[in-house]
Amino acid sequence: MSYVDEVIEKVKAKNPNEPEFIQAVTEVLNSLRLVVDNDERYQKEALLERIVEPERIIMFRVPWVDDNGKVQVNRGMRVQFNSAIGPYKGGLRLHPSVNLSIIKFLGFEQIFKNSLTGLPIGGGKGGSDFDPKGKSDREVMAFCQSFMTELCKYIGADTDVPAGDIGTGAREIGYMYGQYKRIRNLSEGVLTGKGLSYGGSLARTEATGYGLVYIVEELLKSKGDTIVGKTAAVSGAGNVAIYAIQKLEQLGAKAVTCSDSTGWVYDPDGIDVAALKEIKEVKRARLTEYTKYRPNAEYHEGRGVWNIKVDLALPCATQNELLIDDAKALVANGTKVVAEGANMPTTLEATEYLQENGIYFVPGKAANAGGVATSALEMSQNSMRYSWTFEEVDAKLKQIMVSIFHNIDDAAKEYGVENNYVAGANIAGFKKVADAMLAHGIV
Ligand code: NDP
Ligand code: 2IT
Repeated sequence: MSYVDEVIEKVKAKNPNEPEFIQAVTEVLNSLRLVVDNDERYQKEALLERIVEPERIIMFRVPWVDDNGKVQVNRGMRVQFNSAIGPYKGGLRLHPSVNLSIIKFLGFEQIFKNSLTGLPIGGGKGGSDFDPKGKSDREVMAFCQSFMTELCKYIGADTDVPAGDIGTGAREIGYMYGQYKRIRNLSEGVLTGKGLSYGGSLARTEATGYGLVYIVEELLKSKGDTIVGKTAAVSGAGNVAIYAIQKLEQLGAKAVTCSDSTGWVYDPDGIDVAALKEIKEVKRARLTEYTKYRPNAEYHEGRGVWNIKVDLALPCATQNELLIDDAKALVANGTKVVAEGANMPTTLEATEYLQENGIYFVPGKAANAGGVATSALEMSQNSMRYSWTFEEVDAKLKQIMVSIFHNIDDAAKEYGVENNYVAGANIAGFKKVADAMLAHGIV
């Protein structure tokens, strides 16, 4: 049995109840065969066995009192996965589906994503099964304060720097930052995605969605094509989706769909970003409201955005939302590019089908790295006690996305798998982390 197969089997045996984690590990390790099979140091130093084992997992009780005076208890966690190249860095997910498998898959992906940004950040992820939906501001504050009361013992600007993810936006980061500062008596860049009045970076809100579109633009350019005039199907209606849709419009392309967990919208004239922001960022309402703003658009219950004929498909909601039948529909409709704004939105089976049928597929760890890259720029600004203008941050973000594209493209070519950006991203992301781990000895 090859070294890679041996480690995949060990991960399955050791983590039988963690399907998402096993999925993420399988995808990454499979494409590392090209690298580890030709270099015996990796096996000798048990590099793969070490990289699939989190350095530390913290799991804790989060009690809080709801508006009816009832005590609620959630489970909080932080997976400090790998600090070989810098402090743990990654978001906090607040969603009822959160469990250890999901946070471990996200933390594992984050290691390679953060490496690809070229900036000195390790991989981590955390969250809770708390559901912010339908909660009052006071309830959200009570949860965030209780969550941070425990988490603050384990994080810090040079240790571990959490940020937003599903369910965690500016409001939640604000409450968590306030509690951290109060308990630790430190004004430091311990969280990113902060408000602009207390250390946040301009363009962090937009960064993931903008970065996604920048990398697609660069990919098309490298193929002698252009993003101008392209149509796109986008899923999700949160932070990533909204700013991807906005950047598409700014660059002369057009998103015609978006979705949330109840339904999806088809707007042939192009999704109205102002309406979407009003519904999701201001009212925190459902997409059913969209047709009030745009009577010509269609709203449908359930899922369906991948059946629309478009040039680009950008899944920006959650894991495993683009399945094999969706991949078949995209291929049948002549879609050119699938780029993942979300983390692992495409199943392994669907990914393979897309790649085998000539669709350019850009995995999340490259395509959505603009968010965490800009978080690292926020950390730099906090350390310098300085802030860059929107244009400065946006220019750096764009340059990072362009260089990520060429980095993964070059890695794929070097290993003889041209256009396989899954392999390119995994190899390029892995090599830097592995080099650092080898240099550090057996730790
Ligand atoms: P938000 O909470 O802002 O938005 C999430 C969107 O996806 C909402 O429209 C939500 O619908 C939908 N969604 C979430 N879970 C489900 C589900 N189980 N089924 C169907 N729809 C769902 O999160 P973000 O936009 O920040 O994150 C979206 C994705 O992008 C995630 O995979 C995240 O890990 C990834 N990502 C985020 C980054 C960031 O900077 N924010 C950076 C890199 C990646 P509803 O409101 O109905 O729940
Ligand atoms: O998945 C991700 O990269 C994020 N949610 C952003 C992490 C960060 O630290 O900005």
